[in-house]
Amino acid sequence: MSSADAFYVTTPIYYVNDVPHIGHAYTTLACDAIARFARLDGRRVRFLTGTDEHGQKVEKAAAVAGMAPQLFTDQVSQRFRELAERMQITHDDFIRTTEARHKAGVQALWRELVRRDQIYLGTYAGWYSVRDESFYAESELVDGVAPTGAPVEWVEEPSYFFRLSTWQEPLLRFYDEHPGFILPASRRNEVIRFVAGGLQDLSVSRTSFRWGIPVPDDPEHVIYVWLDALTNYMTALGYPDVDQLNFRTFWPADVHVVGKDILRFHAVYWPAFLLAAGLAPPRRVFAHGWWTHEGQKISKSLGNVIDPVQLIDDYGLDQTRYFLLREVPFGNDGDFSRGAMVKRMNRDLANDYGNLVQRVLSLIQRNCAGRLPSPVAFTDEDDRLLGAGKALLDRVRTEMAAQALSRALEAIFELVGAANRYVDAQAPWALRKTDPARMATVLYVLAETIRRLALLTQAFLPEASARILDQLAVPADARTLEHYQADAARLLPGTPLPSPTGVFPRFSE
Ligand code: ME8
Repeated sequence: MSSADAFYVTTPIYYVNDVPHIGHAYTTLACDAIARFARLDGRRVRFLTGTDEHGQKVEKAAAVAGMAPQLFTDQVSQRFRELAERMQITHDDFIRTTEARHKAGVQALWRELVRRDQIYLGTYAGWYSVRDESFYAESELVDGVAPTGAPVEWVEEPSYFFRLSTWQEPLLRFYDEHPGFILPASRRNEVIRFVAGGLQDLSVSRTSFRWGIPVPDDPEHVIYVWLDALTNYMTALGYPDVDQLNFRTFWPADVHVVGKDILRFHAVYWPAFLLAAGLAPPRRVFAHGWWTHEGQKISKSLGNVIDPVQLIDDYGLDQTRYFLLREVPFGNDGDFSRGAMVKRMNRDLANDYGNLVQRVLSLIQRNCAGRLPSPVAFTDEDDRLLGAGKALLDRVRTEMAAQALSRALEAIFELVGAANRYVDAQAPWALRKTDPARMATVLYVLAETIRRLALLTQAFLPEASARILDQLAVPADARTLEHYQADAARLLPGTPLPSPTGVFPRFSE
């Protein structure tokens, strides 16, 4: 059992058949926001990402590139690592399935499944899609191709099978007993329908190519790439050494975040493998939606692939994070366009959040000799804004506990809106001559509200939030959520502030 304050979040491990694009960046950024929030909230976090390097798809891509698979995967995996760095991802580990620690763990899981009589030798005769790395039943094909649109080929070869069919009832029971296992709920229903429709034993080894982890004691077979890949979530914690501190602390994972395309592997096969091996399934699989580009599927052949590095270069890292995480409810599909991104950045970041911070900090600079003002008595309006600020934390916690990233941001930006309305209504600039004590109070209330906003936005807008907190002279050790509501952590009147500088640029529409 993992410890109570531990929190383990994972991205899928990405295929190294091709370089990373916006879809991969999206999942990783979402997990990064989830991990950052959990850390801010005092959890002991482990955040894993990595690359999936075996299988026919990668072997073919290496052949097309005219390279040996290992050399090819070394190069492409490096691109994913570099992207994570460029996005300032706070992962604790980056796993590659060609690493010795992983191979040993996968073989150990295989042996455990054999020991428990969960694997037997037979012959596979059926359809396979290399693009999806997936077996399909005849009945699943649509006009001769996979339901995903991927081409399929007929495969007939000796193969080991996993007794998936015997796990139908236990899986249905498991979904029933763990209603939060699959999110969003609509996806949960899809999975349950699929499992309730009946499960066939799953082919878990291949003999027609070599690029994979050999089956223990039968090296003619390589282990099916999905059994290999899924196990990364445990091998990165030291599996099969289940007594290892990391494994004991962080397994079962709190959430595997995946795209909806690979939900079945994570929500059906993975818990079945784990239950069959006597191990605890993850607590949750969250399946997010799919991005299109101006209404079209993103694909190399259409030439409309969005390079995340280009977006970051053009608009900034925080801006890219914000747009992707705010624009669509996490779980829904989204359509990307630069126009929508610019609009969203200008409206929410430059006009609303940025302007609030800029107005308040420059008023303090000009009218309070650059020091945090001393409040006098609070009015009802002041208490309302401060109270809304205080209450926001619980709401954001609740949304984040369900990985509702856009709803968390929506709640945060409601407070930005309320603070802007309060500035307009109180007009502190007009109070300088008439009622300086009231002006000081209003500016203090605003500064305190901005402090709380910036504490929360750290998970989503790390760079900008750090700059805002710097400009409010919030000490580095007072930036966790423990300091959110505590009276002792409130801004200290009289503290000198640096001169304010703008945080969010405006882009031409
Ligand atoms: O499936 N919109 O790797 P993969 C949103 N190796 N997300 C997208 C996307 C898009 N248009 N395109 C890709 C694999 N993604 C396996 C995973 S895990 C044990 C093994 C994201 O390189 C999304 O998270 O094909 C999707 O699930 C993942 O990239 C697929 O990455």
